[in-house]
Amino acid sequence: MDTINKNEEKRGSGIQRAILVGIELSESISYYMEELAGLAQAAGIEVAGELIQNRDRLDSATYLGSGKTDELAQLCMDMEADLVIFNDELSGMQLRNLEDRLGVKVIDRTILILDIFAARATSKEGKLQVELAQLQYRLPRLTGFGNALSRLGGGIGTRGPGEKQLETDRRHIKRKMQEIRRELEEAGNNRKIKRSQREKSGIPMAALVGYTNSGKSAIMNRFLKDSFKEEKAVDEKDMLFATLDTSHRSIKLDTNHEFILIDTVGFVSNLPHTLIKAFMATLEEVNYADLLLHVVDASYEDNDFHTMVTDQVLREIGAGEKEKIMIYNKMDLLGESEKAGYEGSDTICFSARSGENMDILISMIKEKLFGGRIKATLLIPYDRGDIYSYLHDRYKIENIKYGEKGTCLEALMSLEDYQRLENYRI
Ligand SMILES: Nc1nc2c(ncn2[C@@H]2O[C@H](COP(=O)(O)OP(=O)(O)OP(=O)(O)O)[C@@H](O)[C@H]2O)c(=O)[nH]1
Ligand SMILES: [Mg+2]
Repeated sequence: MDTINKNEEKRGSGIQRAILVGIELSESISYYMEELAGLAQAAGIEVAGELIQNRDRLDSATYLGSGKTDELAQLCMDMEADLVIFNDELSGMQLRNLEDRLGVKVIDRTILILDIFAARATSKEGKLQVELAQLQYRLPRLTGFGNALSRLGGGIGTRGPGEKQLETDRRHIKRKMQEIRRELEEAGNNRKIKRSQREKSGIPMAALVGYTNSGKSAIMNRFLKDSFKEEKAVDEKDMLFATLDTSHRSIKLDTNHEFILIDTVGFVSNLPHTLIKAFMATLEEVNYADLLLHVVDASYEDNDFHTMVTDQVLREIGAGEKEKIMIYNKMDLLGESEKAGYEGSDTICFSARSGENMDILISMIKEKLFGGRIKATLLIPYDRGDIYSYLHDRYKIENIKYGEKGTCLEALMSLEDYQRLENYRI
């Protein structure tokens, strides 16, 4: 009880101090622990210590072995920690048992990520998606959470649906989830309308995807800067999950080539499944893109791992087979000798900061997005409304003029249509 009171006092100062805990099963866990520390930092938590246990199986009641749990309790006291963060997802029972044994609040990687998302979401849809993911996580853990919340106050892991919500029964939560799903569906319909408008415009789309903090938003801003649209810049920050909502910007490469660039939410290892599911609708946008720009932070030594995680999430959302350009970003931070090894087809060494190789990136995008498209100027006789509406449905029609012999127009079209309409070309 003493520990709890002491920690309640400290909580008054605002900043939570956490011990990070991981279990090393077969593969090395150091990377995940480093990332967990980054996530904690992103949530405004101070990391006070770390505890790793080597075991070949997990304890179903407390996750850690009994001796290690005692060691953790001591470490919490020594380090004056008021929070313990586990690298893996815990069950409701494990959370409850651990809190009883440790006397401090216990959360896992999933709650931490959900909490960061809850604090960062700005759009109505983003907030709903996070809330849905939180409820999904909490539903099978109601008892564990009820206990935790009645004893310990606010702080990490308690933002979002709110305490009251959690005290209500399962049915109430399920009803709430249904409500959110309905609202999300509506938002999804709006997005569909916008998407079909964009598709109809015939303007191709490219989506920036990749690990969080790799520089997706910075690349978006580089394109905006180069096309004198700096006022449309998106947020770019040195923190995990800076971007949560997708943004679309139209980028004009030159008079004949315009495309829509989409900035998306970043990925992280062990992205909670509830979150992937909740964000599926937003990430669906990626599926409608004609091209993926997979951004990798080349200055990060273990970037192969980031690439692997990103590829895995892309496969999960059904975009694994999409046409792709690999952008190895932040090359300004690398020495000449370190740049070797990034060559390959559809691969580019890049720097959003210096703009290095921007011209090559543009020509790669042009080739991929417009390679099969060609600009035609047509004269459609007035009695061929069918051709006009065919074109109107598929392409963005420009420079329409109504002359004596018919409608004169311009459109960027497929080679097939270009050839088929040979008789109408002028
Ligand atoms: N040195 C250097 N820094 C870069 C470069 N590109 C991006 N950064 C920095 O890296 C950090 C992350 O960049 P963002 O563009 O916000 O990353 P992101 O991929 O959008 O991240 P999330 O939105 O969290 O997924 C920022 O501090 C950028 O200024 C680059 O080419 N060179
Ligand atoms: Mg971003």
